[in-house]
Amino acid sequence: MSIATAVRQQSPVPEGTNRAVVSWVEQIAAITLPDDIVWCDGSIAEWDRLAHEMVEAGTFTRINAEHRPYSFLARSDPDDVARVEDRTFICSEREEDAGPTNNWRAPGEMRVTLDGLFYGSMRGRIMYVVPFSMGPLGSPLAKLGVQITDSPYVVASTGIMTRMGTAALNLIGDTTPWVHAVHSVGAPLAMGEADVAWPCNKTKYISHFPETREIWSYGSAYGGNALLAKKAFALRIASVIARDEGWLAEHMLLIKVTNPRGRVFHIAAAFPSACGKTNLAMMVPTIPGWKVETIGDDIAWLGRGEDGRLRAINPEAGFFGVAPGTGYSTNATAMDTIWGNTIFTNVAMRDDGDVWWEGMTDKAPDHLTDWEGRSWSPASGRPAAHPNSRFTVAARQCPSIAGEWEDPRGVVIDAIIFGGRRATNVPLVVEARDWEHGVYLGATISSERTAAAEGTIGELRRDPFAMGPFCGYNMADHWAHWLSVGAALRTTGSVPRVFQVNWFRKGADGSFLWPGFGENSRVLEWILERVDGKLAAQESPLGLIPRREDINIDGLDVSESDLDELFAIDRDSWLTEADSTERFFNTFEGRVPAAVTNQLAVLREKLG
Ligand code: OXD
Ligand code: MN
Repeated sequence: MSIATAVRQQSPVPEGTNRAVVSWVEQIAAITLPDDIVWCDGSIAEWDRLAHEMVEAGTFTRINAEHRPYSFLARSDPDDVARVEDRTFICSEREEDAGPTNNWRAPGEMRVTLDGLFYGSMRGRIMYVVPFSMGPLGSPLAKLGVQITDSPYVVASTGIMTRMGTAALNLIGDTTPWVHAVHSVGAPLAMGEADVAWPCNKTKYISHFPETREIWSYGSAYGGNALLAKKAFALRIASVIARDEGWLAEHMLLIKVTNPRGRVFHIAAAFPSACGKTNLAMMVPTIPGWKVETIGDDIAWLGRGEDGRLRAINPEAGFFGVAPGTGYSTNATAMDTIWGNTIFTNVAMRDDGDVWWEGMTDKAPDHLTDWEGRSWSPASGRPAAHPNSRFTVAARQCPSIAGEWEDPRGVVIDAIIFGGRRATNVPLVVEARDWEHGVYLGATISSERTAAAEGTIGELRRDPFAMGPFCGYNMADHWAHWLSVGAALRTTGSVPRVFQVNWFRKGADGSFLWPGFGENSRVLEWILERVDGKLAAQESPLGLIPRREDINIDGLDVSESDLDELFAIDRDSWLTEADSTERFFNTFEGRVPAAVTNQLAVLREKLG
């Protein structure tokens, strides 16, 4: 097979490639006008070649292999360091299908804009064709995609984060659905023009077309803006596919927990970005006899299995974790995962050629090269690593990875947890009265605004289901969809229990009341003893809460009065919060399901 465009073909189209994929690649090449096209096979030799080329180009710097074998540091453009939510668009046919939590653009209008931007956008560059599977290859729960990109950094990262290459491409047949993802850094090179280490464009568009299952991303090479398999596909587009097919694509970690009696449970837990999902996914329990193993740290796809139970897979194959704050005292498992074969982005480099970031060790080295390549010392007065600097590493390197993390049928979910970062009001743990109440708890996930985010300090920043930036359709319809998934599970009598947790409540003196990290195993213990039918609970206006004696604080520096504060329910603050929730629900203009608004009425009634 050959491709009839002006490009010089560098690697042949793999034998047996589906015609629809080939003609789509031809069509995109005819718009973007790359110099070459490379079909990625996902082999180690290919990764090696890309890494070598990126070292030559200055995109990658080798980490000293004596410290961290086969690892690389990438320094991004200082203006391309995070997901750009205000440049992220859902281009559904109808505006109300995007809903008030998304930026909407009419698909026709967006296509005109994108046509202009993508025309010739890959001139002077290689266009890579990157086929991948989200979920274990061939799993009934997995989905396929192909990303076209002109960024070798994106190819190498996708090779770690997904099952990428020929095996995925071979699964695409004439009737197989696959997600079309087009990505360009938006930095064409004129003949003879020298490249920069991190090409990108000030103009950025991260556009999703839910009806046609397409993603078009322009201008950025960073994280979720560019690794389209992750947030763009596995959450935004997948959430729409899941709505249409009766399953759930969620911003959730997945863990396997074994109790001292040897019973195994699986938990799916949703927390907003930067609330410690990776830490919980890799937690080492402090209480004897309990074991936590990792299945996923960011995304879960959940659906009703043939046995009628809710089952989940981690669609990803790697971790794209935030580096700062990760150290042996906070997440030793993550530190042991990134021993080698890791891409680091925007971290600092030590003089001995290893990496460093704030929180990796208690004391900063005396001298570093910071994430922008400048000389740094503790007196510099600025962070050495960018606060959103990352490690990209294969999940199979994680010492706590569960044996069944790639089970194609997924694992049975026993409990669902929703968490936010709340200094006030929300207790350490609450159990939902039923699935509908659980959906309400998910819908009301929020965090107080801090000085780091725009807006009034203390005001609630809503992040329903931790999917605020990631739901590809109207958020209120997402809640309705959760209700219908619960109703389907109820027909077989196996509805998982739902809980809300808050590790971040503060006392009157402003300090955290709960130690967090491995001590959160004590909360998991209460949750799973409830699931196992071993403990009674207390009614409260917010749901079921532990009897004080059932929270295991043996050996912990948490006083009885701290515990009281962790579970205190202040009627007036909760009535104020209920008003704020009502205002939030009103932004959906009548679309919030009655089963959810009823929960608000029940809350007010119970508060009395
Ligand atoms: C992430 C995020 O990168 O949620 O996982 O922002
Ligand atoms: Mn995330």
